[in-house]
Amino acid sequence: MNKIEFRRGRRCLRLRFYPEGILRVSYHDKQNIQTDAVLLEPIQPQALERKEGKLEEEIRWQDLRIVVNKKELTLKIYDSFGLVQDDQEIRTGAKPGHSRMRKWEAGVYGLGEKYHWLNLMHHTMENWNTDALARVPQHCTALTAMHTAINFYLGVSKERCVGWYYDNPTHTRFSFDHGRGEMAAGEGEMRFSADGGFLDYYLMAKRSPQEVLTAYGRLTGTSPLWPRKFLGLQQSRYSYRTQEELLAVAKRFRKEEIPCDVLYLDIHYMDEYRVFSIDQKAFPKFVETLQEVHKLGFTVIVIIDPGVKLEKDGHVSLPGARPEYFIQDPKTDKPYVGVVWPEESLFPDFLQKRVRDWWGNLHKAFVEAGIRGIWNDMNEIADFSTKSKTVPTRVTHRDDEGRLVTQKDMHNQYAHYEAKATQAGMRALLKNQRPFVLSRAASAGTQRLAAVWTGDNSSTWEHMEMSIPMFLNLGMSGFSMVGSDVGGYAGDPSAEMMVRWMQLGAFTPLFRNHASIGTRHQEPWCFGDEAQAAMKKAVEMRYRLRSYLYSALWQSHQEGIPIMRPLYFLDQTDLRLYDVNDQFLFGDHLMVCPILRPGQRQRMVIFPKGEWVEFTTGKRYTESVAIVEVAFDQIPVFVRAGAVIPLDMLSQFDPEGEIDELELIYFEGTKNLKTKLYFDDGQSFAFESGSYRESWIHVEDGILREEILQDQYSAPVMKSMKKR
Ligand code: NBV
Repeated sequence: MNKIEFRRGRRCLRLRFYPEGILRVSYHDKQNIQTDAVLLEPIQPQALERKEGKLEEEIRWQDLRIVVNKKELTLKIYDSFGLVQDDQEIRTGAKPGHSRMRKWEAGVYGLGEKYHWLNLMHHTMENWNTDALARVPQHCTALTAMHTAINFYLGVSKERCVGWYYDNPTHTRFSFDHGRGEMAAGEGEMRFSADGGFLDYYLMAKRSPQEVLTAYGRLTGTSPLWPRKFLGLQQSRYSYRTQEELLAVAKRFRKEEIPCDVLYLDIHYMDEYRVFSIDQKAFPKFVETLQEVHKLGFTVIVIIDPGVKLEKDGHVSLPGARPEYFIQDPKTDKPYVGVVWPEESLFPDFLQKRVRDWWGNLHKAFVEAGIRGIWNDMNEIADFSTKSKTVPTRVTHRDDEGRLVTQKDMHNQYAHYEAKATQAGMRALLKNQRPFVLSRAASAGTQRLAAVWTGDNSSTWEHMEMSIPMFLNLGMSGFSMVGSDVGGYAGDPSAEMMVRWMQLGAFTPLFRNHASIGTRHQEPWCFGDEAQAAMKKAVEMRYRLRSYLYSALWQSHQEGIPIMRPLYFLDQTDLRLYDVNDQFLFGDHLMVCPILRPGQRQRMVIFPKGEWVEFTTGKRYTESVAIVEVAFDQIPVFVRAGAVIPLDMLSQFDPEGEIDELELIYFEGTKNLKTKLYFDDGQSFAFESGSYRESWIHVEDGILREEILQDQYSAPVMKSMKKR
């Protein structure tokens, strides 16, 4: 018995029990429309108690008490602190929905990429993957749907945290104390509704957000351990148009001694935007150029869009392509023809495994040229030919059993299956090397396949500011490797904005400077000497923190905890921290407080409890709020007193597995805080079979102590420990 079932007329409620104390609630007895999110299988629950009443049945499992109203099939769910969920309405049928009272929550977070403040309360949001800039002139709060569809959120209060994941691939909506029409949620109410599929959700009731994210990570997967190199500065532009330009950018970084690891090739490297082709005029010596760029210590990422050019004669030029490999238009009984960069285009049907295998293998020539990173853009799917700017819902996919699945059910998962194809293909081709995949669109579970960035932002202070809560909510949705176009994609940043954005970018997991065609160049040397020196300083700080960052990535990979975290992670009882949008935690011990306005040389800092030390000045803070002075070339970063922070030796690019020395800084404090250290070769899968070194370090009575958890990789020499 691994499920409990209740029926009332045509309605069916199934309760199932999963590892990590996860409860699944489904209002159907069918096979769900395929989503690829959930990895776990239900278990046989231990020590389950059932008490039958006339109207209600009470079920006790672990800390949960579930009271089922047998007439309405609604639930009241309690944990050890009391009522967690009080169902108001359950809707099954064509438009499933759910509403529950959420009075205990002081904050609501998650739901993927949303142009919104950190706390999602008093807001209505949609999940329907959208090429945002195709819909509005600039990202803004009116745009409730963006590039990702992640139906997962958490409610947080002083004593508990609960996560809900709604496993539904269709267009979904959530409102918290807000909304109109069917989404009108009264005070203390949350509403969920979907355009199709079933009401089927997973509930994780825990104490802390850390525990909920770990459970959600087990349920849907965690971030890959990305190659260390990709944690360096990434420089991009739409586009570096010729091999000469690409090489010149690489050389200039080295000349200016600004560390950088990754360069991008945007769509102009292709021959008339044909995917997997090279423009021979612009890149006649593609492979040789890449070799030169690699010799300078860079790796190159190429963009791959899903739109495959339909040639004038009605064929596509990709080897092995067959008409049935593409999504189909029931109007014509032929592949659906949309319009993207290559003009008329077909879109691969990534739901089919044979298509994913075929597509994955098309990356072969890139891998042979030394490429390890792929950038998947336009995968909402963006389509210039329709008013909705995406392919129509009528088009069809086919699953591996041959069943037709309409775009209505697949739309939100298209990018996910594309990332699956790219990951698997690159992984097979690279053999023992780890690939890097960056995707614009995503759904629940994509965090185990790709990093994401927040699409086409603009060079405005507002967009820089809003990127922080966006990253934090992505992190609260399982996505740790996140970033936005540093300097802004559309528009032209001032020197000051560029400096401030690079300072912030240095503390975001994905650190990529990217800009649109037709905008001013945003490479760090394009803004004058003073700005360049300030940017170099910020990048160098990032590079010195690389091992710290890589260790935080390891924690994401292992435990599902994001690298960037909201402040309340440190103290759930401090309600002030629930709405802090302009500060964040970076790994276990750093708190970053960027400057987000022009001309600002001071800012307010809110401190979670305990003593904090400013990283560079060593100034100590015990107050709960302070105003700090900030120079043009500085970003305030505070360290928890008692922590040891490892610093890498400065290098122009990542030495990958060859980290010889580390410098340690001990920020003295009464509490001996532990710091995680993780090392491996930074690039292969050897860590999966145990070839890594993991430890905790801390200082006790002035002496550095190390607790080794795994010792299968050579440790860097820990150079003298400085005190601050
Ligand atoms: O490939 C060109 C751009 C790319 O630079 C950007 O980062 C993507 O978000 N791409 C969108 C298509 C252009 C849309 C205007």
